[in-house]
Amino acid sequence: MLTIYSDDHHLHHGRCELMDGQLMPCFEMPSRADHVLQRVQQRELGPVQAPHDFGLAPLARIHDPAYLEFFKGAWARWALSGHEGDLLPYTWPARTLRQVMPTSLHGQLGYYSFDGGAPITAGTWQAAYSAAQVALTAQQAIQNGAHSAFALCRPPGHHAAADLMGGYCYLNNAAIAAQAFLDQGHRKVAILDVDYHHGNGTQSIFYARNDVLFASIHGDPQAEFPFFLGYADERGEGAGEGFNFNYPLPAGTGWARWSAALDSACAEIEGYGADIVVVSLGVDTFKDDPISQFKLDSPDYLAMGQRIAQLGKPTLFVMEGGYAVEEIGINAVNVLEGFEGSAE
Ligand code: Q9C
Ligand code: ZN
Repeated sequence: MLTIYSDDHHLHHGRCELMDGQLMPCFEMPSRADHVLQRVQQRELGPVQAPHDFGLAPLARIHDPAYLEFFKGAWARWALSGHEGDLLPYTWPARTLRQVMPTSLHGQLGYYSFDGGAPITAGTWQAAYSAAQVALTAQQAIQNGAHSAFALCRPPGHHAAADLMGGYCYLNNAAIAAQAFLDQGHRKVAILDVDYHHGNGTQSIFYARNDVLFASIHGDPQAEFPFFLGYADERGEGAGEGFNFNYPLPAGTGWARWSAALDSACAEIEGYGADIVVVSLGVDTFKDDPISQFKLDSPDYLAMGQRIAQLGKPTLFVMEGGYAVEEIGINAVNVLEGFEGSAE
């Protein structure tokens, strides 16, 4: 399987996040992608190639142009005012407040974010931009006939909505790739999100559409981030009604229960008749993940890849979360090897 990877992800290295009332080093760190790349090479999964540059246009098919403009320029505004630490939001336009666009940097940052988990550093825009190009380059390989490809994206993307960053995410790499498939002639794309957290950004982007089916298996938002989306009764709206599927699962969920949800999601994808499957591949479902509560073990990821391969569709894997840094490579590449061992 072809892997697309860019070293640019090193340009994004947030310092701190708030966790249990304390400032902790960011869990979403550069060594994550380094470990995955190392494992891809060690297992000889296939060639590793750098991304092409498709420019801003395919990003603007998903994201609000004003959001892209803000994100691109935010660090320069912050640095101009003499700051060196990470740029982090602290006020959001919640229920009783107005959805207005202030002129100040912090006002605009609050408008364009939903949590304090997405720090902007000097290199964040370039890293996120390159991650989107990584997804688009892997997408192009499938468009040109490959049965599968792996976009080793960092930072991740599935929490990012059309005009919101949060949850370590800035640009929705999987959504950008899914839209590129549609723009290049495909009619139906299914996004299967196996990250531990609900893919709220991806769901919101496609919620009213029937050309992208979204299915997500995740920690129950009653108890887990992102808390405010990902419930089972969210089925889509308007033309998109019946094309959104959430499988919230309780803390402690292991392979038996998780794989039953995967079977259900796969049945929906089959019934839909997708041309293409995009997998938002988070491996923070691992038993030793430091911020998650599921109990999948490393061999389970082989079985996950095998089950996804049974769909028999061209499949784009897009890296999302996974914070047990020592095992992230093993677990992510196990999914890809399980897929390859079973693909026709
Ligand atoms: N610092 C992804 O897996 N957790 N994002 C906040 C307090 C946010 C996870 C906990 C988790 C975001 C791509
Ligand atoms: Zn996650």
